[in-house]
Parts: sequence; C-alpha cells; structure tokens
Amino acid sequence: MAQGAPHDRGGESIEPVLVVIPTYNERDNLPEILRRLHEANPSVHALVVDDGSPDGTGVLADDLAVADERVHVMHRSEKAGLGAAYVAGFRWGLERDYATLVEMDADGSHAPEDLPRILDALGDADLVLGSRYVPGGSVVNWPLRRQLLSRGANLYSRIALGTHINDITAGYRAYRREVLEKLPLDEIASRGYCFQIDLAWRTVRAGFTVVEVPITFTEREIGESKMSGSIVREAMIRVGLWGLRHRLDQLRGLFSRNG
Ligand SMILES: Nc1nc2c(ncn2[C@@H]2O[C@H](COP(=O)(O)OP(=O)(O)OP(=O)(O)O)[C@@H](O)[C@H]2O)c(=O)[nH]1
Ligand SMILES: [Mg+2]
Repeated sequence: MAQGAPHDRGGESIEPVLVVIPTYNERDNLPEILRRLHEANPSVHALVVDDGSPDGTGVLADDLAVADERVHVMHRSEKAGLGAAYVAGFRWGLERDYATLVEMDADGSHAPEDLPRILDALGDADLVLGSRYVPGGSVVNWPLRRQLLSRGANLYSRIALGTHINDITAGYRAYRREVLEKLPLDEIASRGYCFQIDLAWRTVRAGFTVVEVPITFTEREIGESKMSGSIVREAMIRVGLWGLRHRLDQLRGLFSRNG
C-alpha cells in the first residue's frame, strides 16, 4: 500500500472522485445505494446514467439530485447497454475536473463501504478492480449457474488474452482519469459485461498498472438481472478475437525480430 496520506499518489491527488452508476429499472435500489455511498464516502460525487427506465428511475434520480448537490443525472433515450452508459458517464466526468472515475452497479452488488479501500489502492495503481477472485474476495447468494458463468468467463479471458488478472469481468472499479483520457472511448463497441474485459485489457496493453482488491459481491435482492445469452455470446466472440489478434501480433513481432 502507498505510504503517506490515503487517496494520494506521490502528492498527486485522486480527488475529486466521480462514481458513475448506470441504471435500468433500479427504482427500488437507487435511493439506498446513494444513501450508503454518501454515508461511507461523503466527499464523492455520483452520476446516475439512466437509459429511460420505464419504471421511472430517471425521474426519481432527478428528485434525489435536487436534494443533494453531490448527485448528478444523465438521461439517455433508450436502453443501449451498460458499456455505452459508462462511456457517456466517463465523458461527462472527463469534461469536468474529476481525477478518478468509479464504476458501480445500482443493485447493491457493489458495497459502497468497500470504496475507501478501492480508492486507497489507487495510490499505487492506474486501475483498481474490486475482485471476487483474489484471497479475501467472495460472492454471496449467487446460484451455481451464475458462479460457473463468471468463473468460466474469467478463465476463458485469462487463456485467450494471456493476462494474469483474476477478475477481469469485475464491474466495481476505479480508474485514474489519465487512463480514460488515453483509451479510445469512441472505438469501444462492447455492450454487456464484455465492456469490462475490453477496458481492462486496453488498460493493460496501454502500459498502465492494474491492481486487484478483494471485495464481497452480493447478488441483488430487488429488481431483475439484465444478464442474457446475447451478452455471454458477445463476450465469447470478442474476447476470442482479441486473443487471436494478440497472438498474431506477438508472432509477427517474433518473426520481424528474427528475420
Ligand atoms: N443505463 C443502463 N444501465 C444498465 C443497462 N443494463 C444494465 N444496467 C445497469 O448496470 C448495472 C448492472 O446490471 P445488472 O442487471 O445488475 O447486471 P449484472 O450485475 O450482470 O447481473 P445481476 O447482478 O444478476 O442482475 C445495474 O445498475 C443495471 O441497472 C443499460 O442498458 N443501460
Ligand atoms: Mg448486478
């Protein structure tokens, strides 16, 4: 862990912090997650990115923003996937002076009480992943099917891409703004949880430091999962292609060195 003041890297502050929270039909979860976020992290700002939730999450978010100046809301017209919502939220944050951009689900799976530890680790890293699959990390209340899916996706990514990241699909994470300024956000087409693999992979390849911090991930209690077969297929195909391209690049490098 970094020496000196928490949330500090060699005097370089990681504050102000923006927590981007994408929402689609999270009306029953949003007030509680924002309350817990600010109780545990009073100085952070939150940006709710709502894709026109039919259940009125966006309207509720507006009410919450009126009551608390740390809460901001972005309305998008239609459900365009988690990846697109995050990219829009990151852009909003980068246009302002936020030094750190955090990803957090609205459904309570990502405990806001874990955020101080994630931010502390950013003292020594450019991207911190809240990891379920490092010692001390865990998953609570996931059926075997979901556990196998998540473990399988991570194993597949590790083999395809050759990375050592244990939880590359982790959706609870903190980026230094420099990382997101450098990545070509325009090019990111991944929509589902593949977006998380995509960004972590690009971050590693750009030479940034990635650190994993153990978290306890708790399955949502209220509302519906947006996980689907098409999200899984997207990840399998894209990750396979990235891995293939990476190996070809490595081979090409080998030949050009030897030839
Ligand atoms: N803005 C926006 N938010 C989304 C979209 N899809 C999912 N979300 C939000 O992204 C977060 C994660 O989605 P979840 O449905 O919890 O997906 P998951 O975590 O993979 O699956 P479960 O935890 O099993 O429900 C939640 O806050 C969702 O409301 C989308 O298309 N647009
Ligand atoms: Mg969830």
